[in-house]
Amino acid sequence: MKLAIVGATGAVGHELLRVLERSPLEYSELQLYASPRSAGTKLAFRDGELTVQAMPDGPIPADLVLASAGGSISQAMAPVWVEGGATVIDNSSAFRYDDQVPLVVPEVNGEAALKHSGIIANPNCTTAIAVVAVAPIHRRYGVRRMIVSTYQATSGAGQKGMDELLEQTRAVLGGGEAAHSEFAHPIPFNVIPHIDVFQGNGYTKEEMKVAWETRKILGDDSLQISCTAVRIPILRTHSEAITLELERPATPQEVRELLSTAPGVEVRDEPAQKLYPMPLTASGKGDVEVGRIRESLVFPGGIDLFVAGDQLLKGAALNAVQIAEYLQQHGAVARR
Ligand code: A2P
Ligand code: 11C
Repeated sequence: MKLAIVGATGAVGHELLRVLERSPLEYSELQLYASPRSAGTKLAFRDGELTVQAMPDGPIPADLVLASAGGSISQAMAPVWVEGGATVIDNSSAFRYDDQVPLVVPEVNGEAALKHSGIIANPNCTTAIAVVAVAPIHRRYGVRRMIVSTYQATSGAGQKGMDELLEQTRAVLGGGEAAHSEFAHPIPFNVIPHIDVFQGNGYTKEEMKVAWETRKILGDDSLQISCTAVRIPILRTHSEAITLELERPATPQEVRELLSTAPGVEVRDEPAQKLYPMPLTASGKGDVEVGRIRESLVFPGGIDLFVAGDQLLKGAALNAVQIAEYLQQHGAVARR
């Protein structure tokens, strides 16, 4: 199998290389693509270096393409790559709501990936991190309503978002003014309840993605979901406070036990020891930290919890590579 990464020089691209270094995925060749600006750039991989090429205008000579160069590039080019014989795992939102395109978190709905017609969508990072924790609860207790408030890292806006946080924080500490270009307002020492564009219903697109994508991944259109998505001045882990109304009542201890064996989850829930999910401990981890598990004071038998997951890993690069591994294990990289 020949493997390619499009967007190799970006924040997710960097993590894709790190995840691939540890992955059992088998491939004979790895090609890296980015914009013409990056052609010739050398990126470290295993014990050596790989050279970045300018993304071609036409097909990519690979069997599997991991695409992470933004929605407009995926929208325009993924069908061309598929036409040329490649299967595409797309990190953008371009195809997520297409009925023909599976939207996959392998530990939740991996089998959906096997029915692909060339493109498989990787979910929004906020969604991926939430469903790893919520799916096992949904299966056992039936989630009826889900209310999410997010605390999202600047990595969600790519390398430029992380750079802006560092540069502007230095500027403010030096007595200067914080300019901003990646976010709607200056991000240092601020929180911004505005991620992506506002929709007609007063919610942002990021907030609606959590609702649309969670329903699709869990295969349950009846699930009622409301989200408030907020950008905070940290580098790379998204945290989320989640309230669940359940069809069958659960106790916090039952949920703790259920999640302690759930794939992709690390239960970190000993408040007396000051152990709970935090970006400080979740960054760099493949598993999503889950804690603060307690009975809802609003929905009897319902559950409140807090999750923290590395946006660049489970929220993006790791999930994409896990989809690739799943396809290879099931002999389903090529379309059937
Ligand atoms: P480049 O570094 O050459 O601009 P991030 O999300 O961290 O900003 O990363 C975006 C990724 O998408 C980078 O690898 C970037 O490459 C790549 N990219 C941006 N524009 C294009 C383009 N027109 N063609 C191919 N890759 C692109
Ligand atoms: C953010 N969640 O934190 C966004 C980034 O739909 O893939 C990812 C957007 C997406 O800004």
